[in-house]
Amino acid sequence: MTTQLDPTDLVGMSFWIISAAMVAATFFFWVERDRAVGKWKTSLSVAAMVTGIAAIHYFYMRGVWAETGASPLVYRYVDWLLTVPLQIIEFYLILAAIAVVGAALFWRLMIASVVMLVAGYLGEIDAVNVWGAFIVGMAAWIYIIYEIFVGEASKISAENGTAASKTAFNALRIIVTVGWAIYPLGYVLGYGGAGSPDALNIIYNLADFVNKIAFGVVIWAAATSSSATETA
Ligand SMILES: *C/C=C(C)/C=C/C=C(C)/C=C/C1=C(C)CCCC1(C)C
Repeated sequence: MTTQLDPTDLVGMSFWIISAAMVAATFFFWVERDRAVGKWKTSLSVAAMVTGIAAIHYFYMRGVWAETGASPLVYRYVDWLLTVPLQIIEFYLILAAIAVVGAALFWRLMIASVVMLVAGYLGEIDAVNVWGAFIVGMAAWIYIIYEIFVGEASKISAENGTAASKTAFNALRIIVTVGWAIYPLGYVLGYGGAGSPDALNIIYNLADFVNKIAFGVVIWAAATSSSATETA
């Protein structure tokens, strides 16, 4: 058994590269926090927490993959269960900075994200029917999209937002719609037909890169923009 990376193992390399990217992103968001003003500082701290938590899980996931060739499911889902709620908190912080936001909205988004992940986990470990779990996960994700495009969250942003908060909110909802769509695609390619652990992991890894690092960059861009400085 070896923990060395096999030069022909593209999936293993993607674990390695993303580990490095997560560490670099964490450092960047942390240091750049100094340039942000007011409540935006907290948003950058949360962005750094997301990539920092992911970095630790990526170190271990790469090890599981390199040593066993199996999908590191448990580390993957523990990571998601910690980081997805933090990203929901990020949404909430952006809205709470511009308006008085009810706690019910926060809990609806939080519960939907947990339902989505628990369903995916149960499907992936084969505890329940893999496609039944997929449908439940999809329903929860679509509910989140509804909430941020037409529900209360979108109304709060449209009615009370500043230029910087609206830019951040709009970019985050594109990430939750387009960026998050990469995950169910990985699930389908991982479990549909012959099922491919390679496809599953490389697509999930790519998705994490987009949804954790680009997500943070969007927040960083808004937090350090001149409109954020003016309205803080
Ligand atoms: C940092 C990690 C993130 C942003 C993870 C997000 C994960 C998802 C959006 C997963 C979605 C899934 C479905 C929509 C259907 C069921 C299978 C899942 C769990 C892969």
